[in-house]
Amino acid sequence: MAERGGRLVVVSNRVGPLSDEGKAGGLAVGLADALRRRGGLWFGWSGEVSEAGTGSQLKREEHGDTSLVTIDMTKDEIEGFYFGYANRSLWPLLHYRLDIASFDRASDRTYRDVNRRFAERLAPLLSPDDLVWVHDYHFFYLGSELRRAGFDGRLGYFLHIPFCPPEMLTALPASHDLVRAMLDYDVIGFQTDGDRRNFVAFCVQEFGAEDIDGDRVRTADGRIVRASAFPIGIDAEGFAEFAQSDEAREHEAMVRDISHGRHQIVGVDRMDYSKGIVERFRGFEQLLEDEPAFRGQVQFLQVAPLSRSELEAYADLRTELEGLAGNINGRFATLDWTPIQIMVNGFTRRALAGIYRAARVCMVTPLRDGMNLVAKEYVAAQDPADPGVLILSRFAGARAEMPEALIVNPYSTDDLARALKKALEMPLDERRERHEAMRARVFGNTAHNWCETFLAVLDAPTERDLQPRSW
Ligand code: GDG
Repeated sequence: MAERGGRLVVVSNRVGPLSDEGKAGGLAVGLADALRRRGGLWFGWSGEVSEAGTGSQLKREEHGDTSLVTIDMTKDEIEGFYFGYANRSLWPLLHYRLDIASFDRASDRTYRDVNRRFAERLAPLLSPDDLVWVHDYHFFYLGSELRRAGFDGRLGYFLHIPFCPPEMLTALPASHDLVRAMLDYDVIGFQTDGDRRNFVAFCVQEFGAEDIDGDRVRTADGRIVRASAFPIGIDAEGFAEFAQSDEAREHEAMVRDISHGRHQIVGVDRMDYSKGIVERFRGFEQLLEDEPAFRGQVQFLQVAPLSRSELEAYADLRTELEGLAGNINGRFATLDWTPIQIMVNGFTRRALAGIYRAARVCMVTPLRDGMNLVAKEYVAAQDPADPGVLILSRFAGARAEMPEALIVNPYSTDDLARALKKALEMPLDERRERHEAMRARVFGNTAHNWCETFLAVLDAPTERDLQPRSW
């Protein structure tokens, strides 16, 4: 059956940007692309706080066939929904950090209320043949609330972060409600097959559901829901072009200049405890300790723009990292060499592309990560004739598509130090060979393909089309 070609409606916490001013990440580029092609609507939070909150007037911006529609939140809504439930309960838990996840009834309630309010505000804007695609851990309940508000069309969901095993998820007081709400979507997308398996295992174990052919779930009441992996990609061509821009070249030259011919190692992450930055610093320190020959010969730059700094765990991380960098510098620095530098102010994407290109090694060492786009951006930005080496955690979703990286266990300081040594000493032929293989996959599975693959599945006829809706 041909694609029905319905209008695309994207829902995510933050909306846009639609135009490329050098700021947008791969995700925004991929979605903006699909919205432009099909025409559509992007719905989410305005980024503003007001007294009326989710009851505020809709804000609308029109860009050709695409509308950006947003609503405000109140201070309490943001506190309970965003900082509370999404980032104190769900983010750590889904990243396997049950030890720092906290749960409370009030933020659970606010999270559900905000999901319901978003659905109630969106529902009147929908037509039955719209394809609604909801994003990420902020909106687990939004689909089921849209159903309750009467929307009967296609509903898809994509989780950008990991889905932890049922043994962990069942610690969430509302885990049953949350997963049951997910089952109201027609298509549920995960970054990796491991995440999908954890989800299906929960459904089987807790609800007596059935796993069919590895990509669908039959619920106890006989409904069939599609659940598959759709690994996200980047706008690889666009990023490679960024790496050739004037701004990138300036930054590349600057990094080479300050490194005085030393090998540059780089890390680029939102400052988040899931990214394994502490472990990475320890690995670098271990290298300097074990291999005196590298002292004075390598330099580490960590770009770590601040993120969610209102939360204690994030503020603590900043203090810890700055302390650790200070200790390493105190221990090893010489008059003309500062081993490690951390920058908490972000760069433009073009500047970042230049920094990646100047780096002989990029360390991507999350303790758990849905995908990790930095790994892909680093590969896209390299000069194929003289590419750098990617060190990649076995716990990043990107690992599945990038086995030619130096795969490490970030919990092992020795492993990190060994990988750094190997990366710094790797001959050109081997660097080229590994890079070429990864580059082909980064350019083959782009943000654009990811979007189209998901939407084709969401748009395809399913068993539900043949049955009257009875749930
Ligand atoms: C979530 C999931 C999944 C970083 N510093 C600067 C900057 N960045 C950009 C990077 C990259 C993005 O931020 C980070 O993306 P990641 O994928 O690495 O991580 P999360 O932010 O945690 O994203 C993740 C992703 O969603 C997509 O599904 O891959 O697993 O956790 O694009 O370049 N950008 C600019 N300046 C900086 O200083 N402009």
